[in-house]
Amino acid sequence: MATYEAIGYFGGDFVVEGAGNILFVGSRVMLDPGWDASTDARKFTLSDNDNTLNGDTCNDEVGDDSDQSATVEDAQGNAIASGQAYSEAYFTFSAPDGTVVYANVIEIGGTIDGVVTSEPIQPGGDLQRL
Ligand SMILES: [Ca+2]
Ligand SMILES: [Ca+2]
Ligand SMILES: [Ca+2]
Repeated sequence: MATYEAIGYFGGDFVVEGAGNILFVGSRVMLDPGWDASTDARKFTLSDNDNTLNGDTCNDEVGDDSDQSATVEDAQGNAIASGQAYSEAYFTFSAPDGTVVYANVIEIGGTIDGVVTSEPIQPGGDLQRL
């Protein structure tokens, strides 16, 4: 089983341009300018025997990969959740410098535990959904 750590974000720390919380293609979103990794980050420790972050298409709110699990901690190291985890939704964004950022909304048992991204997100920087 491979284990890896990822810095995650709380969905509520993202601000969608024009209010609302639906991300259409072309929508702009940014991480709260006041976001501070030392107090606001979420640490995801993901464990799996394959390299694919599976979703819950076949087993809704349970997850399609029975040995794909996560523990989630807040920035202070307090446990938030743990268990079988899956990607509930997946988005691709363009960062201000043109970098493509992949973002997965991680759930455990039907509860959203945060968003993990392929690149660190800069607070206050505009991301545009591709
Ligand atoms: Ca697996
Ligand atoms: Ca997997
Ligand atoms: Ca689902």
